[in-house]
Amino acid sequence: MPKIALITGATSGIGEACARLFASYQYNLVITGRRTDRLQRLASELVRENGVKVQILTMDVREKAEVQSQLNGLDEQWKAVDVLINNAGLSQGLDPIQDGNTDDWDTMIDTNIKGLLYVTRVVSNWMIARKDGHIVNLGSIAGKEVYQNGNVYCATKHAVDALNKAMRIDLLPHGIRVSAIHPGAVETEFSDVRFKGDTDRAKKVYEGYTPLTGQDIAETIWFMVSRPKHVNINDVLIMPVAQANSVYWNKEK
Ligand code: NDP
Ligand code: 8X3
Repeated sequence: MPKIALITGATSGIGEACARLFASYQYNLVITGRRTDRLQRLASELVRENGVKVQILTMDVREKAEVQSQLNGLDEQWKAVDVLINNAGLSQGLDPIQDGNTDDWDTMIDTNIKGLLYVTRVVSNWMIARKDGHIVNLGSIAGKEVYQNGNVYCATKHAVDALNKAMRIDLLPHGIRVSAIHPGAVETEFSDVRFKGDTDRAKKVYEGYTPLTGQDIAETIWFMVSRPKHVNINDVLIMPVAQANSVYWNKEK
């Protein structure tokens, strides 16, 4: 019986890399995001190249009713989710707290914290019913440390860190595995989104060193998920070699 992974935010970056890797390991996939065209393209490609089944769900994780109706509307066969990768997330802006754009704050809080909660609320119950499942939460180095102007993004990722620990406790009686991965800089669309399409500024984030790739993160998640059933990897902090932490870098000039 093929396993099923549900990956939020699979239209680019880390989520897309996870979808590609899990499909290559013959997982059937539920992939989500707001950009339907990208989901459709990716699904066709994964079906063609790997012979797996792929279900797409266009949903904005900030919209509670939409998340509930889209997930609950899935055919029963798709609710046997073995792995949930809570990946959808973003940063908006990089400003001191006193200058922060409050709409950006709402977007980050609603997506990174509340969106992750809405999805988990539904899918964890499917896992409980089957007494099996693994939830992998995308945290960040920003959830372990706070850096200048990172304020609200860092706070949302600290919340993910806390929720990861909380989920592990609450789901313990049900045998559900819960893990978090906390990456440093990964070159994806993350900085384009943070800087709202200012591609020059976004590119500079990854200059002068070798950043992580979505594939690096996907492979690590695969390692976490493919351990024997009695093993839970609670937490992984993964960085580019050139990045010691949020502050110290070894960049070429
Ligand atoms: P990308 O911008 O490449 O991908 C983000 C994904 O999240 C997209 O698929 C996007 O889909 C989805 N998403 C964003 N907002 C929403 C929403 N409201 N509803 C549904 N889906 C949404 O960035 P990354 O791949 O880098 O980011 C993935 C995760 O990794 C995030 O949680 C991020 O915080 C975290 N992370 C990233 C790091 C990095 O350096 N890149 C480092 C540490 C953690 P769509 O736009 O189609 O909705
Ligand atoms: C993304 C990494 O350092 O830009 O979570 O916050 S960082």
